[in-house]
Amino acid sequence: MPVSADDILTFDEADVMPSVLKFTEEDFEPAWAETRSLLPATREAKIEEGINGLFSFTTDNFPLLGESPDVKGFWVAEAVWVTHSAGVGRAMAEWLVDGHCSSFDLHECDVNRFEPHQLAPEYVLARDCRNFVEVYDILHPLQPSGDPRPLRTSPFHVRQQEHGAFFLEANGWERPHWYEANASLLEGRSIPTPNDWAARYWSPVVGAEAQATRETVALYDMTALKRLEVSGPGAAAFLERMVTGRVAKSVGSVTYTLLLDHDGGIRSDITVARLGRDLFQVGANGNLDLDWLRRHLPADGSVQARDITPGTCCIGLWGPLARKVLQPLTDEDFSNDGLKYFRAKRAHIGSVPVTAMRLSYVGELGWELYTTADLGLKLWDTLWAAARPLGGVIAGRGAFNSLRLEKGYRSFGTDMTYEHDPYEAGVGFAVRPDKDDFIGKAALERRKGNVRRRLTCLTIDDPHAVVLGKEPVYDAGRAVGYVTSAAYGYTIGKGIAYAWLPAELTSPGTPVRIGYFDRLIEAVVAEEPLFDPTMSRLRG
Ligand code: THG
Repeated sequence: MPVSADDILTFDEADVMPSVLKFTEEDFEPAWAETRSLLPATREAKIEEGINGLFSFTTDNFPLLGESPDVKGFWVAEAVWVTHSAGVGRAMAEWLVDGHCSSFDLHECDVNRFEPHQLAPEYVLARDCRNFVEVYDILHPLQPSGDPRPLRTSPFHVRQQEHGAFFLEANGWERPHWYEANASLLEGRSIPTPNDWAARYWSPVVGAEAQATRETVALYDMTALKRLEVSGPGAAAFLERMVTGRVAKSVGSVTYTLLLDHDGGIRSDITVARLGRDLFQVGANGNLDLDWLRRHLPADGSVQARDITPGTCCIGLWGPLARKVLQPLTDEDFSNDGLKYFRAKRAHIGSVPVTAMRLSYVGELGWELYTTADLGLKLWDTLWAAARPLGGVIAGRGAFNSLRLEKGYRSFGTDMTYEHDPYEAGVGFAVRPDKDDFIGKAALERRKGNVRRRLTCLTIDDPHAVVLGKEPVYDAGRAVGYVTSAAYGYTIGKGIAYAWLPAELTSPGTPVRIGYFDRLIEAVVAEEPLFDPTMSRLRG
Protein backbone atom coordinates (compact mmCIF):
# COMPACT_ATOMS: atom_id res chain seq x y z
CA MET A 1 0.00 0.00 0.00
CA PRO A 2 2.23 2.76 -1.21
CA VAL A 3 2.08 6.06 0.64
CA SER A 4 3.70 9.06 -0.94
CA ALA A 5 6.13 10.93 1.28
CA ASP A 6 3.96 14.02 0.98
CA ASP A 7 1.00 12.17 2.47
CA ILE A 8 2.71 10.99 5.62
CA LEU A 9 0.87 12.37 8.61
CA THR A 10 2.48 14.84 10.92
CA PHE A 11 2.81 14.09 14.62
CA ASP A 12 -0.21 16.23 15.36
CA GLU A 13 -2.50 14.35 13.03
CA ALA A 14 -1.25 10.83 13.76
CA ASP A 15 -2.70 8.72 16.54
CA VAL A 16 0.62 7.20 17.50
CA MET A 17 3.58 8.18 15.33
CA PRO A 18 3.89 9.49 11.80
CA SER A 19 5.28 6.13 10.67
CA VAL A 20 2.38 4.14 12.10
CA LEU A 21 -0.95 4.25 10.32
CA LYS A 22 -4.28 2.76 11.36
CA PHE A 23 -4.58 -1.01 11.13
CA THR A 24 -7.07 -1.96 8.43
CA GLU A 25 -8.32 -5.51 8.88
CA GLU A 26 -9.45 -6.01 5.30
CA ASP A 27 -5.96 -5.30 3.96
CA PHE A 28 -4.44 -7.82 6.35
CA GLU A 29 -7.01 -10.52 5.66
CA PRO A 30 -5.34 -12.28 2.68
CA ALA A 31 -2.01 -12.57 4.50
CA TRP A 32 -3.76 -13.67 7.67
CA ALA A 33 -5.65 -16.41 5.77
CA GLU A 34 -2.36 -17.72 4.34
CA THR A 35 -0.79 -17.61 7.77
CA ARG A 36 -3.61 -19.68 9.24
CA SER A 37 -3.39 -22.28 6.54
CA LEU A 38 0.40 -22.55 6.82
CA LEU A 39 0.65 -22.47 10.63
CA PRO A 40 -2.25 -24.39 12.19
CA ALA A 41 -1.37 -23.10 15.64
CA THR A 42 -2.44 -19.61 14.58
CA ARG A 43 -5.95 -20.72 13.59
CA GLU A 44 -7.34 -20.11 17.06
CA ALA A 45 -5.43 -16.88 17.53
CA LYS A 46 -6.89 -13.47 17.05
CA ILE A 47 -5.38 -10.06 16.53
CA GLU A 48 -5.44 -8.10 19.74
CA GLU A 49 -3.61 -5.11 18.40
CA GLY A 50 -2.57 -4.35 14.85
CA ILE A 51 -0.35 -1.67 13.50
CA ASN A 52 0.22 -0.54 9.95
CA GLY A 53 3.83 0.53 9.91
CA LEU A 54 5.47 2.48 7.09
CA PHE A 55 8.67 1.29 5.50
CA SER A 56 10.74 3.73 3.54
CA PHE A 57 11.74 2.53 0.10
CA THR A 58 14.00 4.25 -2.36
CA THR A 59 14.53 3.47 -6.01
CA ASP A 60 17.86 1.71 -5.33
CA ASN A 61 17.22 0.53 -1.77
CA PHE A 62 19.83 2.82 -0.27
CA PRO A 63 19.08 5.63 2.19
CA LEU A 64 19.21 9.35 1.46
CA LEU A 65 22.14 10.95 3.25
CA GLY A 66 23.97 14.21 2.91
CA GLU A 67 23.64 17.91 2.40
CA SER A 68 20.89 19.37 0.27
CA PRO A 69 22.17 20.67 -3.06
CA ASP A 70 19.95 23.73 -2.80
CA VAL A 71 19.96 24.71 0.86
CA LYS A 72 23.45 24.93 2.29
CA GLY A 73 23.64 23.56 5.80
CA PHE A 74 20.44 21.54 5.48
CA TRP A 75 21.36 17.91 6.08
CA VAL A 76 19.31 14.83 5.33
CA ALA A 77 19.35 11.32 6.78
CA GLU A 78 16.18 9.67 5.53
CA ALA A 79 14.89 6.29 4.39
CA VAL A 80 17.06 4.63 7.03
CA TRP A 81 16.00 1.19 8.16
CA VAL A 82 16.38 0.09 11.76
CA THR A 83 19.07 -2.40 10.72
CA HIS A 84 21.25 0.40 9.37
CA SER A 85 20.43 3.07 11.90
CA ALA A 86 23.51 2.81 14.10
CA GLY A 87 25.87 2.86 11.15
CA VAL A 88 24.05 5.77 9.59
CA GLY A 89 24.22 7.63 12.92
CA ARG A 90 27.97 7.16 13.04
CA ALA A 91 28.43 8.07 9.38
CA MET A 92 26.38 11.26 9.71
CA ALA A 93 28.20 12.28 12.88
CA GLU A 94 31.56 11.94 11.12
CA TRP A 95 30.32 13.70 8.02
CA LEU A 96 28.92 16.65 9.96
CA VAL A 97 31.91 17.03 12.26
CA ASP A 98 34.81 16.23 9.91
CA GLY A 99 33.26 17.22 6.57
CA HIS A 100 33.61 13.65 5.27
CA CYS A 101 32.99 10.13 6.52
CA SER A 102 36.18 8.08 6.81
CA SER A 103 34.59 4.93 8.20
CA PHE A 104 32.43 3.92 5.25
CA ASP A 105 31.99 4.56 1.59
CA LEU A 106 28.75 6.51 1.29
CA HIS A 107 28.59 7.12 -2.44
CA GLU A 108 25.64 4.76 -2.87
CA CYS A 109 23.72 6.61 -0.11
CA ASP A 110 24.35 10.20 -1.12
CA VAL A 111 21.11 12.13 -1.56
CA ASN A 112 22.66 13.87 -4.56
CA ARG A 113 23.27 10.67 -6.54
CA PHE A 114 20.12 10.70 -8.67
CA GLU A 115 19.70 11.42 -12.34
CA PRO A 116 16.76 13.71 -13.24
CA HIS A 117 14.51 10.85 -14.41
CA GLN A 118 15.04 9.10 -11.07
CA LEU A 119 13.23 11.93 -9.31
CA ALA A 120 10.06 11.60 -11.37
CA PRO A 121 7.13 10.56 -9.12
CA GLU A 122 6.09 7.83 -11.59
CA TYR A 123 9.58 6.34 -11.56
CA VAL A 124 9.82 6.51 -7.77
CA LEU A 125 6.46 4.77 -7.36
CA ALA A 126 7.19 1.99 -9.86
CA ARG A 127 10.70 1.19 -8.59
CA ASP A 128 9.82 1.46 -4.92
CA CYS A 129 6.82 -0.88 -5.27
CA ARG A 130 9.02 -3.41 -7.02
CA ASN A 131 11.73 -3.07 -4.38
CA PHE A 132 9.15 -3.80 -1.70
CA VAL A 133 8.30 -7.09 -3.43
CA GLU A 134 11.93 -8.07 -4.03
CA VAL A 135 13.54 -6.81 -0.86
CA TYR A 136 14.28 -10.28 0.55
CA ASP A 137 14.74 -12.07 -2.78
CA ILE A 138 18.06 -13.38 -3.99
CA LEU A 139 18.75 -11.25 -7.04
CA HIS A 140 21.35 -11.88 -9.68
CA PRO A 141 23.83 -8.98 -9.73
CA LEU A 142 22.96 -8.26 -13.37
CA GLN A 143 19.20 -8.60 -13.02
CA PRO A 144 17.69 -5.42 -14.46
CA SER A 145 15.20 -3.51 -12.37
CA GLY A 146 12.27 -3.69 -14.78
CA ASP A 147 9.72 -0.97 -15.53
CA PRO A 148 9.80 1.83 -16.38
CA ARG A 149 12.00 0.77 -19.32
CA PRO A 150 13.25 1.84 -21.71
CA LEU A 151 14.02 5.28 -20.32
CA ARG A 152 17.14 6.65 -21.93
CA THR A 153 18.09 5.42 -25.37
CA SER A 154 21.21 6.32 -27.32
CA PRO A 155 20.88 7.40 -30.96
CA PHE A 156 22.12 3.93 -31.94
CA HIS A 157 19.23 2.14 -30.25
CA VAL A 158 17.37 1.25 -33.46
CA ARG A 159 20.48 -0.29 -35.02
CA GLN A 160 21.20 -2.17 -31.83
CA GLN A 161 17.71 -3.63 -31.88
CA GLU A 162 18.18 -4.67 -35.51
CA HIS A 163 21.31 -6.56 -34.42
CA GLY A 164 19.45 -8.41 -31.69
CA ALA A 165 20.95 -6.53 -28.77
CA PHE A 166 20.35 -7.98 -25.33
CA PHE A 167 19.95 -4.80 -23.29
CA LEU A 168 20.72 -4.17 -19.65
CA GLU A 169 20.26 -0.82 -17.94
CA ALA A 170 23.07 1.56 -16.94
CA ASN A 171 22.10 4.81 -15.21
CA GLY A 172 18.77 4.66 -17.00
CA TRP A 173 20.41 4.02 -20.38
CA GLU A 174 19.56 0.96 -22.43
CA ARG A 175 22.98 -0.57 -23.08
CA PRO A 176 23.66 -3.70 -25.16
CA HIS A 177 25.29 -6.51 -23.25
CA TRP A 178 25.84 -8.54 -26.43
CA TYR A 179 24.31 -8.85 -29.91
CA GLU A 180 22.53 -12.03 -31.03
CA ALA A 181 23.42 -11.15 -34.63
CA ASN A 182 27.02 -11.95 -33.68
CA ALA A 183 26.21 -15.63 -33.11
CA SER A 184 27.95 -16.37 -36.43
CA LEU A 185 31.23 -15.23 -34.82
CA LEU A 186 31.11 -18.36 -32.69
CA GLU A 187 32.08 -20.56 -35.63
CA GLY A 188 35.52 -22.02 -35.06
CA ARG A 189 35.77 -20.68 -31.50
CA SER A 190 35.35 -22.59 -28.30
CA ILE A 191 34.02 -20.28 -25.60
CA PRO A 192 33.90 -21.92 -22.16
CA THR A 193 30.48 -21.95 -20.46
CA PRO A 194 30.35 -20.62 -16.89
CA ASN A 195 28.40 -22.25 -14.07
CA ASP A 196 24.59 -21.85 -14.13
CA TRP A 197 24.35 -18.73 -11.97
CA ALA A 198 27.17 -16.91 -13.79
CA ALA A 199 25.64 -17.99 -17.12
CA ARG A 200 22.56 -15.85 -16.51
CA TYR A 201 22.60 -12.61 -18.51
CA TRP A 202 25.49 -14.12 -20.43
CA SER A 203 25.95 -15.69 -23.84
CA PRO A 204 28.96 -17.32 -25.52
CA VAL A 205 28.63 -14.42 -27.99
CA VAL A 206 30.16 -12.23 -25.24
CA GLY A 207 33.38 -14.22 -25.61
CA ALA A 208 33.30 -14.04 -29.40
CA GLU A 209 32.80 -10.26 -29.33
CA ALA A 210 35.71 -9.86 -26.91
CA GLN A 211 38.05 -11.94 -29.08
CA ALA A 212 36.90 -10.20 -32.26
CA THR A 213 37.74 -6.81 -30.71
CA ARG A 214 41.35 -7.89 -30.22
CA GLU A 215 41.51 -9.49 -33.70
CA THR A 216 39.86 -6.83 -35.89
CA VAL A 217 37.92 -3.78 -34.67
CA ALA A 218 34.69 -3.17 -32.76
CA LEU A 219 32.17 -0.40 -32.17
CA TYR A 220 31.09 0.12 -28.57
CA ASP A 221 28.23 2.36 -27.46
CA MET A 222 29.79 4.55 -24.76
CA THR A 223 26.85 6.95 -24.46
CA ALA A 224 26.16 5.95 -20.87
CA LEU A 225 29.58 7.33 -19.83
CA LYS A 226 28.93 10.49 -17.80
CA ARG A 227 30.22 13.61 -19.57
CA LEU A 228 30.68 16.95 -17.89
CA GLU A 229 31.76 20.27 -19.33
CA VAL A 230 33.81 22.60 -17.16
CA SER A 231 34.36 26.02 -18.65
CA GLY A 232 35.21 29.62 -17.94
CA PRO A 233 38.31 31.74 -17.36
CA GLY A 234 38.92 30.05 -13.98
CA ALA A 235 38.35 26.48 -15.21
CA ALA A 236 41.99 25.38 -15.51
CA ALA A 237 42.98 26.64 -12.07
CA PHE A 238 39.80 25.22 -10.55
CA LEU A 239 40.38 21.73 -11.95
CA GLU A 240 44.04 21.77 -10.87
CA ARG A 241 42.84 22.27 -7.31
CA MET A 242 40.28 19.44 -7.58
CA VAL A 243 42.36 16.60 -9.10
CA THR A 244 45.52 14.66 -8.29
CA GLY A 245 47.18 15.15 -11.68
CA ARG A 246 48.22 17.96 -14.00
CA VAL A 247 45.36 18.93 -16.28
CA ALA A 248 46.19 22.56 -17.15
CA LYS A 249 48.37 21.32 -20.01
CA SER A 250 48.24 22.11 -23.73
CA VAL A 251 44.94 22.26 -25.60
CA GLY A 252 44.32 18.74 -26.87
CA SER A 253 45.72 16.99 -23.81
CA VAL A 254 43.75 14.24 -22.07
CA THR A 255 44.63 13.18 -18.53
CA TYR A 256 43.56 10.21 -16.45
CA THR A 257 43.32 11.54 -12.90
CA LEU A 258 41.51 11.23 -9.56
CA LEU A 259 39.12 13.22 -7.42
CA LEU A 260 39.96 12.67 -3.75
CA ASP A 261 38.08 13.54 -0.59
CA HIS A 262 39.86 15.50 2.15
CA ASP A 263 40.89 12.25 3.87
CA GLY A 264 42.65 11.00 0.71
CA GLY A 265 39.90 8.51 -0.19
CA ILE A 266 39.06 8.11 -3.88
CA ARG A 267 35.87 9.94 -4.87
CA SER A 268 36.20 9.13 -8.56
CA ASP A 269 38.63 8.43 -11.37
CA ILE A 270 38.06 10.68 -14.34
CA THR A 271 39.53 11.76 -17.64
CA VAL A 272 40.02 15.47 -18.24
CA ALA A 273 40.33 16.65 -21.85
CA ARG A 274 41.38 20.22 -22.51
CA LEU A 275 39.41 21.15 -25.60
CA GLY A 276 40.10 24.88 -25.44
CA ARG A 277 41.93 27.34 -23.25
CA ASP A 278 38.87 27.71 -21.01
CA LEU A 279 36.99 24.54 -21.98
CA PHE A 280 37.36 21.04 -20.51
CA GLN A 281 35.41 17.82 -21.02
CA VAL A 282 35.41 15.47 -18.06
CA GLY A 283 34.69 11.75 -18.43
CA ALA A 284 33.15 10.94 -15.06
CA ASN A 285 31.43 8.19 -13.12
CA GLY A 286 28.12 9.68 -12.04
CA ASN A 287 26.06 12.57 -10.81
CA LEU A 288 28.09 12.82 -7.62
CA ASP A 289 31.11 13.99 -9.61
CA LEU A 290 29.11 16.95 -10.89
CA ASP A 291 27.77 17.58 -7.39
CA TRP A 292 31.30 17.53 -5.94
CA LEU A 293 32.67 19.91 -8.56
CA ARG A 294 29.72 22.29 -8.16
CA ARG A 295 30.15 22.44 -4.40
CA HIS A 296 33.70 23.67 -4.90
CA LEU A 297 33.15 26.15 -7.74
CA PRO A 298 34.67 29.56 -7.07
CA ALA A 299 32.06 32.01 -5.80
CA ASP A 300 32.99 34.64 -8.38
CA GLY A 301 31.26 32.79 -11.23
CA SER A 302 34.48 32.32 -13.22
CA VAL A 303 33.80 28.59 -13.72
CA GLN A 304 30.71 26.68 -14.84
CA ALA A 305 30.15 22.92 -14.64
CA ARG A 306 27.32 21.16 -16.44
CA ASP A 307 26.22 17.71 -17.46
CA ILE A 308 26.41 17.29 -21.25
CA THR A 309 25.59 13.56 -21.26
CA PRO A 310 22.00 14.04 -22.41
CA GLY A 311 22.12 15.48 -25.90
CA THR A 312 25.48 13.94 -26.81
CA CYS A 313 26.67 10.41 -27.53
CA CYS A 314 29.87 8.43 -27.84
CA ILE A 315 31.18 5.50 -29.84
CA GLY A 316 34.35 3.65 -28.87
CA LEU A 317 36.08 2.44 -32.03
CA TRP A 318 38.77 0.05 -30.87
CA GLY A 319 40.90 -2.77 -32.23
CA PRO A 320 44.01 -3.30 -34.37
CA LEU A 321 42.10 -2.26 -37.53
CA ALA A 322 40.62 0.92 -36.01
CA ARG A 323 42.91 3.22 -37.99
CA LYS A 324 42.10 1.43 -41.26
CA VAL A 325 38.42 2.13 -40.58
CA LEU A 326 38.69 5.75 -39.50
CA GLN A 327 41.43 7.35 -41.60
CA PRO A 328 39.68 7.04 -44.98
CA LEU A 329 36.59 8.75 -43.52
CA THR A 330 38.34 12.02 -42.63
CA ASP A 331 40.83 14.63 -43.81
CA GLU A 332 42.28 14.97 -40.34
CA ASP A 333 45.48 13.07 -39.59
CA PHE A 334 44.77 10.09 -37.34
CA SER A 335 48.22 8.54 -37.71
CA ASN A 336 50.23 7.75 -34.61
CA ASP A 337 51.90 11.16 -34.78
CA GLY A 338 48.78 12.96 -36.03
CA LEU A 339 46.96 12.15 -32.81
CA LYS A 340 49.09 10.63 -30.05
CA TYR A 341 47.89 8.40 -27.23
CA PHE A 342 45.87 10.45 -24.70
CA ARG A 343 45.38 13.39 -27.05
CA ALA A 344 42.09 14.84 -28.34
CA LYS A 345 41.08 16.79 -31.41
CA ARG A 346 38.08 17.82 -33.43
CA ALA A 347 37.45 16.27 -36.86
CA HIS A 348 34.76 15.45 -39.37
CA ILE A 349 33.97 11.78 -39.86
CA GLY A 350 32.08 11.95 -43.13
CA SER A 351 29.46 14.62 -42.48
CA VAL A 352 29.64 14.32 -38.70
CA PRO A 353 31.66 16.70 -36.52
CA VAL A 354 33.27 14.77 -33.67
CA THR A 355 35.59 15.23 -30.75
CA ALA A 356 38.02 12.32 -30.92
CA MET A 357 39.98 11.18 -27.88
CA ARG A 358 42.66 8.58 -28.28
CA LEU A 359 42.24 6.31 -25.31
CA SER A 360 40.67 2.94 -24.70
CA TYR A 361 39.28 1.25 -21.65
CA VAL A 362 39.48 -2.07 -23.53
CA GLY A 363 43.21 -1.61 -24.16
CA GLU A 364 43.24 -1.44 -27.96
CA LEU A 365 44.22 1.14 -30.55
CA GLY A 366 41.38 3.57 -31.26
CA TRP A 367 39.32 6.53 -30.20
CA GLU A 368 36.30 7.63 -28.30
CA LEU A 369 34.26 9.61 -30.81
CA TYR A 370 31.81 12.13 -29.37
CA THR A 371 29.10 14.00 -31.21
CA THR A 372 25.69 15.52 -30.62
CA ALA A 373 22.73 13.14 -30.33
CA ASP A 374 21.10 14.32 -33.56
CA LEU A 375 24.11 13.11 -35.59
CA GLY A 376 24.76 9.95 -33.60
CA LEU A 377 22.98 7.56 -35.91
CA LYS A 378 24.79 9.01 -38.91
CA LEU A 379 28.13 8.51 -37.14
CA TRP A 380 27.21 4.91 -36.30
CA ASP A 381 26.17 4.14 -39.87
CA THR A 382 29.28 5.80 -41.31
CA LEU A 383 31.63 3.83 -39.06
CA TRP A 384 29.74 0.59 -39.47
CA ALA A 385 29.76 0.84 -43.27
CA ALA A 386 33.55 1.23 -43.12
CA ALA A 387 34.21 -1.38 -40.43
CA ARG A 388 32.03 -4.17 -41.73
CA PRO A 389 33.96 -4.93 -44.96
CA LEU A 390 37.15 -5.22 -42.86
CA GLY A 391 35.60 -7.86 -40.61
CA GLY A 392 34.74 -5.37 -37.85
CA VAL A 393 31.97 -6.05 -35.34
CA ILE A 394 29.71 -4.25 -32.91
CA ALA A 395 30.20 -5.40 -29.36
CA GLY A 396 28.48 -5.09 -26.00
CA ARG A 397 29.23 -4.43 -22.37
CA GLY A 398 29.91 -8.09 -21.54
CA ALA A 399 32.92 -8.11 -23.85
CA PHE A 400 33.93 -4.64 -22.65
CA ASN A 401 34.05 -5.74 -19.03
CA SER A 402 36.16 -8.79 -19.80
CA LEU A 403 38.62 -6.74 -21.87
CA ARG A 404 39.04 -4.00 -19.26
CA LEU A 405 39.78 -6.58 -16.57
CA GLU A 406 42.42 -8.20 -18.77
CA LYS A 407 43.96 -4.73 -19.01
CA GLY A 408 43.63 -4.14 -15.26
CA TYR A 409 41.55 -0.95 -15.55
CA ARG A 410 39.67 -0.20 -12.34
CA SER A 411 36.02 0.75 -12.18
CA PHE A 412 35.05 3.32 -9.56
CA GLY A 413 32.24 2.18 -7.28
CA THR A 414 33.06 -1.48 -7.74
CA ASP A 415 36.83 -1.93 -7.50
CA MET A 416 37.56 1.20 -5.50
CA THR A 417 35.48 3.65 -3.46
CA TYR A 418 35.83 6.44 -0.89
CA GLU A 419 37.21 3.81 1.51
CA HIS A 420 40.38 3.32 -0.53
CA ASP A 421 43.34 5.51 -1.36
CA PRO A 422 45.14 5.56 -4.72
CA TYR A 423 48.17 3.60 -3.53
CA GLU A 424 46.08 0.74 -2.21
CA ALA A 425 43.91 0.72 -5.32
CA GLY A 426 46.85 0.59 -7.71
CA VAL A 427 46.22 4.01 -9.27
CA GLY A 428 49.02 5.84 -7.45
CA PHE A 429 50.50 6.61 -10.89
CA ALA A 430 47.70 9.14 -11.35
CA VAL A 431 48.88 11.21 -8.35
CA ARG A 432 51.44 14.00 -8.80
CA PRO A 433 52.63 14.72 -5.26
CA ASP A 434 54.95 17.44 -6.61
CA LYS A 435 52.13 19.60 -7.94
CA ASP A 436 50.49 22.48 -6.05
CA ASP A 437 47.90 21.80 -3.41
CA PHE A 438 44.84 19.73 -4.31
CA ILE A 439 42.02 18.32 -2.21
CA GLY A 440 43.27 15.28 -0.31
CA LYS A 441 46.98 15.97 -0.86
CA ALA A 442 47.98 16.37 2.78
CA ALA A 443 46.00 13.33 3.91
CA LEU A 444 47.47 11.28 1.10
CA GLU A 445 51.02 12.12 2.13
CA ARG A 446 50.24 10.71 5.56
CA ARG A 447 48.72 7.53 4.08
CA LYS A 448 51.35 6.84 1.45
CA GLY A 449 53.79 4.67 3.40
CA ASN A 450 51.02 2.75 5.04
CA VAL A 451 49.58 0.38 2.45
CA ARG A 452 48.16 -2.58 4.36
CA ARG A 453 45.74 -3.88 1.75
CA ARG A 454 45.79 -3.90 -2.02
CA LEU A 455 43.42 -4.32 -4.90
CA THR A 456 44.86 -7.53 -6.30
CA CYS A 457 44.54 -9.42 -9.56
CA LEU A 458 43.62 -13.10 -9.18
CA THR A 459 43.31 -15.66 -11.92
CA ILE A 460 41.20 -18.81 -11.86
CA ASP A 461 42.21 -21.85 -13.91
CA ASP A 462 38.85 -23.66 -13.95
CA PRO A 463 37.02 -22.03 -16.90
CA HIS A 464 33.57 -22.91 -15.47
CA ALA A 465 34.28 -21.36 -12.08
CA VAL A 466 33.37 -17.80 -13.03
CA VAL A 467 32.58 -15.61 -10.00
CA LEU A 468 30.56 -12.39 -10.14
CA GLY A 469 31.87 -10.00 -7.49
CA LYS A 470 31.43 -9.48 -3.71
CA GLU A 471 32.45 -13.07 -2.89
CA PRO A 472 34.70 -13.66 0.16
CA VAL A 473 38.35 -14.62 -0.35
CA TYR A 474 39.93 -17.13 2.06
CA ASP A 475 43.49 -17.80 3.11
CA ALA A 476 43.90 -21.05 5.02
CA GLY A 477 40.20 -21.08 5.94
CA ARG A 478 40.14 -17.47 7.16
CA ALA A 479 38.15 -14.80 5.27
CA VAL A 480 40.72 -12.13 4.43
CA GLY A 481 39.11 -10.05 1.69
CA TYR A 482 36.50 -9.88 -1.04
CA VAL A 483 36.15 -9.92 -4.80
CA THR A 484 35.25 -6.64 -6.48
CA SER A 485 34.81 -7.43 -10.19
CA ALA A 486 35.29 -10.59 -12.16
CA ALA A 487 34.96 -11.95 -15.68
CA TYR A 488 36.41 -14.62 -17.89
CA GLY A 489 39.39 -13.34 -19.89
CA TYR A 490 38.74 -14.55 -23.42
CA THR A 491 42.17 -13.46 -24.70
CA ILE A 492 44.24 -14.86 -21.86
CA GLY A 493 42.08 -17.98 -21.46
CA LYS A 494 41.63 -17.70 -17.69
CA GLY A 495 39.10 -16.43 -15.21
CA ILE A 496 39.91 -13.02 -13.68
CA ALA A 497 38.85 -11.74 -10.28
CA TYR A 498 40.02 -8.50 -8.67
CA ALA A 499 39.97 -8.63 -4.87
CA TRP A 500 40.90 -6.56 -1.84
CA LEU A 501 43.53 -8.52 0.11
CA PRO A 502 45.94 -7.86 2.98
CA ALA A 503 49.26 -6.63 1.52
CA GLU A 504 51.16 -9.72 2.72
CA LEU A 505 49.00 -11.95 0.48
CA THR A 506 49.50 -9.99 -2.72
CA SER A 507 52.75 -11.40 -4.15
CA PRO A 508 52.24 -13.10 -7.51
CA GLY A 509 51.91 -16.86 -7.08
CA THR A 510 50.13 -16.70 -3.71
CA PRO A 511 47.26 -19.23 -3.69
CA VAL A 512 43.88 -18.23 -2.20
CA ARG A 513 40.32 -19.57 -2.35
CA ILE A 514 37.14 -17.76 -3.34
CA GLY A 515 33.91 -18.73 -1.58
CA TYR A 516 31.18 -19.28 -4.16
CA PHE A 517 27.87 -20.63 -2.82
CA ASP A 518 28.86 -23.93 -1.14
CA ARG A 519 32.17 -24.22 -2.98
CA LEU A 520 35.72 -22.96 -2.65
CA ILE A 521 37.34 -21.97 -5.92
CA GLU A 522 41.12 -22.09 -6.28
CA ALA A 523 42.66 -18.82 -7.41
CA VAL A 524 46.15 -17.42 -7.53
CA VAL A 525 47.58 -13.89 -7.30
CA ALA A 526 48.83 -12.81 -10.72
CA GLU A 527 51.14 -10.11 -12.03
CA GLU A 528 49.08 -7.36 -13.67
CA PRO A 529 48.06 -6.31 -16.20
CA LEU A 530 47.34 -9.71 -17.65
CA PHE A 531 47.19 -8.34 -21.19
CA ASP A 532 49.70 -6.18 -23.08
CA PRO A 533 51.82 -4.92 -20.16
CA THR A 534 54.11 -3.06 -22.61
CA MET A 535 51.18 -1.05 -24.06
CA SER A 536 52.18 -2.03 -27.60
CA ARG A 537 48.51 -2.21 -28.60
CA LEU A 538 47.63 1.28 -27.47
CA ARG A 539 50.66 3.24 -28.53
CA GLY A 540 51.14 1.61 -31.95
N1 THG B 1 36.63 7.20 -20.92
C1 THG B 1 36.63 8.50 -20.58
N2 THG B 1 36.44 8.89 -19.31
C2 THG B 1 36.26 7.96 -18.34
C3 THG B 1 36.28 6.60 -18.64
C4 THG B 1 36.46 6.22 -19.98
N3 THG B 1 36.03 8.36 -17.06
C5 THG B 1 35.56 7.42 -16.09
C6 THG B 1 36.25 6.09 -16.24
N4 THG B 1 36.14 5.65 -17.64
C7 THG B 1 37.71 6.27 -15.87
N5 THG B 1 38.48 5.06 -15.94
C8 THG B 1 39.55 4.88 -16.76
C9 THG B 1 40.45 3.88 -16.45
C10 THG B 1 41.61 3.72 -17.19
C11 THG B 1 41.86 4.55 -18.27
C12 THG B 1 40.96 5.51 -18.61
C13 THG B 1 39.79 5.70 -17.85
C14 THG B 1 43.15 4.44 -19.02
N6 THG B 1 44.26 4.24 -18.31
C15 THG B 1 45.59 4.27 -18.86
C16 THG B 1 46.43 3.20 -18.19
O1 THG B 1 46.30 3.04 -16.97
O2 THG B 1 47.17 2.54 -18.88
C17 THG B 1 46.12 5.65 -18.53
C18 THG B 1 47.57 5.81 -18.64
C19 THG B 1 47.97 7.25 -18.44
O3 THG B 1 47.66 7.83 -17.40
O4 THG B 1 48.56 7.79 -19.37
O5 THG B 1 43.17 4.58 -20.22
O6 THG B 1 36.43 5.02 -20.36
N7 THG B 1 36.78 9.42 -21.53
